[in-house]
Amino acid sequence: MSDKSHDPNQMTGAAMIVRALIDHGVQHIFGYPGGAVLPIYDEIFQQTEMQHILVRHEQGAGHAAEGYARSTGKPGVVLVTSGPGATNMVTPLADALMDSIPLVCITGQVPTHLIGNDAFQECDTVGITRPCTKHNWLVRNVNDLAKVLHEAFYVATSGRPGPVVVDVPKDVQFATGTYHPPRKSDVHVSYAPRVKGDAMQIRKAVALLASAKRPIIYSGGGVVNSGPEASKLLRELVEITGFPITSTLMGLGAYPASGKNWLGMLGMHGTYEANMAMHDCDVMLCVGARFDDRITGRTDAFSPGSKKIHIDIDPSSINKNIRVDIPIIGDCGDVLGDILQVFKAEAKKPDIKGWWSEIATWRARKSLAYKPNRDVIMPQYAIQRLFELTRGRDTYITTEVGQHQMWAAQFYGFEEPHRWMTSGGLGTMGYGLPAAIGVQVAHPDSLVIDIGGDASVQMTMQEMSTAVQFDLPVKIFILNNSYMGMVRQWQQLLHGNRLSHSYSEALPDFVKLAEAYGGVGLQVSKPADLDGAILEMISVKKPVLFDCRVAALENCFPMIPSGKAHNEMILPTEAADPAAFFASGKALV
Ligand SMILES: Cc1cc2nc3c(=O)[nH]c(=O)nc-3n(C[C@H](O)[C@H](O)[C@H](O)COP(=O)(O)OP(=O)(O)OC[C@H]3O[C@@H](n4cnc5c(N)ncnc54)[C@H](O)[C@@H]3O)c2cc1C
Ligand SMILES: Cc1ncc(C[n+]2csc(CCOP(=O)(O)OP(=O)(O)O)c2C)c(N)n1
Repeated sequence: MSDKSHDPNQMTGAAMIVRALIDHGVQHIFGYPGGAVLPIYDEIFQQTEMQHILVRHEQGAGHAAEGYARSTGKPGVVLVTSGPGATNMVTPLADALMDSIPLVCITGQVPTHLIGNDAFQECDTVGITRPCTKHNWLVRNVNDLAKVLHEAFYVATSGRPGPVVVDVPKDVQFATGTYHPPRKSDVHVSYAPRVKGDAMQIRKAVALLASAKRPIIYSGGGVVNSGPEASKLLRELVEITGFPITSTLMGLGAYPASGKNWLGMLGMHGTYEANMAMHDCDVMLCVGARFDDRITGRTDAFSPGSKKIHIDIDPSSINKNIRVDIPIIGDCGDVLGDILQVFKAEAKKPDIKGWWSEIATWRARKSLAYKPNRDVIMPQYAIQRLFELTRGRDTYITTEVGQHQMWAAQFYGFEEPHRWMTSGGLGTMGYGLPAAIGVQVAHPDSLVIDIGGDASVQMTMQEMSTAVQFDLPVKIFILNNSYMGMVRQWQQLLHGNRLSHSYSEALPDFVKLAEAYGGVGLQVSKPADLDGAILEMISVKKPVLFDCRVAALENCFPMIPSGKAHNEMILPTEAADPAAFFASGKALV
């Protein structure tokens, strides 16, 4: 008989959790303790291979893990207690599900014999998180724990990435059982996402691309998810076909903003040329994007004359919002590689000079133009200066949600993937600061900037304290317009300018607030002082709150009002009285 007391694989559930994380290469974990996870925290205390980042609110842990994941391509890991710890994680889980971010979240649960008894800090974590996770588990037996944890990493990171929850009752954490390291049989037998695209579909797609007269490539977050190789292949495809390319908010950086075929972002706040080219194209190649409603506008008027090819790893994304002609299920990188191979062997670059001339006329409308102002900082100008002064540096940008987020997408030029972290699908105010913390943990020597709004940053401002505690010199660049600008803009355009509760009456003094946290505060209100202050912000090796006072009533254009078609955009030139313009129902073309 073997002596089990000396078996190194015999350990408590809590020890198994820490062992499994280390076996999966986890170096950082974001969390917040509580009674139901104390055995795990005790194990964390006794090891040195993995660093725990203590946040100030569990939502912060979740977004930090998202930033970490998006900027590294590795899963983000979170540890929270039962009850309120778990419910505070609901927002980041929903956020990660929408944006396809791999998260492994371990939650503590009350002991198994108390489940269902309304025990202290009990909640139905698997029930509550089921609709906002890719998968979740409640582990009732310590001998199932190792397999579930390994499976959790597999599910979170394979196919379309997403968040998973492993709920572990406290008695399971104390119990002793057998651990085994990750092995092939731990993968979910019924979940084997298809990576390689169908060869026949790829041939059909190449033939269609080669016959195009007015083609467009519409790329999205899936290209970023797939990894740097997919971006390389996308760039090569653009080069050999000569096609124009646009991207969603989530896909920025996969093709460089300085690239000659770049049309800018498409969609609700996309450029005129990108949206018009989407509307009038004859062949659309959608790579790792999901025809979100911010993209399509009115679906019955969406790109009416085009044949559509859709590459997506998730079969449920195909024909979900828009019917396509050639679906290709697979990983963007794999499929793009195969398309390139077939294109090079069997097709030649179509002549699309006429199409480029048409695009040039749309470009000439200068849809991102804004009125410069010598006395007041225009928010667009602030982003342009931030971009110019950080250009060439090793920079990562996160954002909050609102006008500032859209201006960041429009005016900050992303050259590489994984440099842009934003909450796209859920649109979660409060995402940017904790996400920046996660990015900075993963890239300690890089410049990490959260572009924020004065309302959004106050949702998770307490994470400034985390940044100070862990020496994470994140920069929070607030475009302070004293309004919930995006809400105010919609109220102005769609609700008769009745600005119901969108003005922040009592904003904190952000400079003093930064100092109170032990960081640095900077405030600027004159365009002439902006560059100097940005350079100072960059040089400070501490967390900085930068209060950039900008024009209060500036609107973000272009804008496709909700439910309108691509060719019904409001451009800045029509924006002198946008409400009247919108009310007139006039289309631009
Ligand atoms: C205030 C606000 C305004 C917005 N305005 C705009 C706007 O003007 N324009 C805009 O673009 N967005 C805008 N958004 C964002 C928008 O809501 C969506 O989040 C975004 O358009 C979705 O991007 P995506 O289609 O690239 O999808 P993602 O959510 O990134 O989904 C990626 C798709 O690729 C697939 N995929 C994932 N991994 C792979 C892989 N490895 N291989 C193949 N496929 C893969 C997934 O299954 C999914 O279908 C706005 C958001 C906010 C908050
Ligand atoms: C958690 C959450 N609550 C509400 C909203 C709705 N919302 C979208 S943008 C916005 C205003 C954001 O204001 P601010 O952060 O100041 O940015 P600005 O638009 O002024 O740049 C609101 C309230 C949201 N996206 N997220």
